[in-house]
Amino acid sequence: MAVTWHYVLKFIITGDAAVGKSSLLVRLTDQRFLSNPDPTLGVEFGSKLIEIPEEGKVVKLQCWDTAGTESFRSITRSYYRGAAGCLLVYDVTSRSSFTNAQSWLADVREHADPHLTCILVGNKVDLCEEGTEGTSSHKRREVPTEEAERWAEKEGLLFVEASAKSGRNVDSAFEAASRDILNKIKRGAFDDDRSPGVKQSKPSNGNVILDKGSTRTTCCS
Ligand SMILES: Nc1nc2c(ncn2[C@@H]2O[C@H](COP(=O)(O)OP(=O)(O)OP(=O)(O)O)[C@@H](O)[C@H]2O)c(=O)[nH]1
Ligand SMILES: [Mg+2]
Repeated sequence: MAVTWHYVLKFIITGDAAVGKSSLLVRLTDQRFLSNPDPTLGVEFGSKLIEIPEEGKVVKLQCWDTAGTESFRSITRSYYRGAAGCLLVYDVTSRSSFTNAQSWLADVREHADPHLTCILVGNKVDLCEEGTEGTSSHKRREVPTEEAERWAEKEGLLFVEASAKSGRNVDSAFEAASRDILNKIKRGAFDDDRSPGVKQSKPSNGNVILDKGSTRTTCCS
């Protein structure tokens, strides 16, 4: 029987309410943008197969998109367990969402796999792009790129600025984190039996089929 992936990687998406976590997931799985999505109640799930050509691997991303609202925090924390990858999201036009990323990161480090790869994602860059000044779709940037970059480096995080609206850097954020996890797997950091966030396929032959299938469901509120 052919397998469709080499690895399943568990990802969590975390950060303040309304920074665009669900929008990033919808962009990844459905290639679309909802201008008025409902806030997440608890946790939503999405999955997607992606190819990492440099490694010659197909990876199934299993993404748990968590609610940023404080009242769900104890529920969403329970989904961090064993995650191999994390998108830690803030909004580049919201200083407080960047400041709060510190406490989201502390939560993640407490509950996820110790070898977790975390990518800091500054979302909504479309709002402060050059040329939008004076239009209704413009908002002032409150977090300079260099400052976020410095913090990410200090904390050992990958970093990217993205836009769920335009699609900029969304796929590449997940790909960069997956590539980093695959490197850690090669170095033996993730133990297949003890790391629930990484599952390796056990193919009966070498065939790998990449169907571009993606799914999204709401659950667990
Ligand atoms: N301009 C712009 N708006 C965005 C972007 N991403 C999300 N939004 C908008 O920001 C608002 C919140 O987006 P969500 O994806 O629901 O945010 P969330 O982080 O999932 O929020 P919670 O589920 O409440 O934690 C919505 O109005 C989105 O349309 C982006 O990249 N650019
Ligand atoms: Mg959401």
